[in-house]
Amino acid sequence: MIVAERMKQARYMVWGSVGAGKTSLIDALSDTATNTARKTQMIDYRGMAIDTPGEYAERGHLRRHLQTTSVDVQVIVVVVDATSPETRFPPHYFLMFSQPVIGIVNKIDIASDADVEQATRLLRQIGVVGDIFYVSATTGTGLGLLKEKLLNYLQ
Ligand SMILES: Nc1nc2c(ncn2[C@@H]2O[C@H](COP(=O)(O)OP(=O)(O)OP(=O)(O)O)[C@@H](O)[C@H]2O)c(=O)[nH]1
Ligand SMILES: [Mg+2]
Repeated sequence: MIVAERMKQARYMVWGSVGAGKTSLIDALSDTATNTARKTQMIDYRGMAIDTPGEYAERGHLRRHLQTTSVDVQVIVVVVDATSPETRFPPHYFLMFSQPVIGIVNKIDIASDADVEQATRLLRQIGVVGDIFYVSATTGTGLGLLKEKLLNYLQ
């Protein structure tokens, strides 16, 4: 029993709206050399990550599939786009999970449009109570700290 438990792959699962940068973020965290980011069509197991389609997060009846998949993960990562912080998640939504839930404000490299305060408020409103990281999946800003935190959860 203990052995089986130990052999289980530790995973983080990435949630967020269409285009928030979930796939780009996983690429950047995985040191993927080529940029594979294109529209995610299904729940996609990628090593330590589970990538998800934004459409699933945005629609209640599809969101249930994500909830089911989340049962097996150690930490949930919720990504918002700093340049268009909006959400379809109901208030306090992420409080239902027993795992830690951390927030990512992505695309902070787009200085002219980024509104990190609004993005932060939004993450708190939808029940993300864990740490919030301010990153750019494109330039790599902020990813070092995030990686450290994730590895702590996945050990
Ligand atoms: N400037 C900038 N663009 C980014 C960043 N992260 C992602 N993008 C761009 O945003 C677009 C959407 O990125 P994806 O990673 O495909 O977004 P996603 O959340 O996986 O989207 P879905 O799979 O459709 O749910 C792409 O054109 C990315 O290149 C970032 O940090 N900065
Ligand atoms: Mg994607």
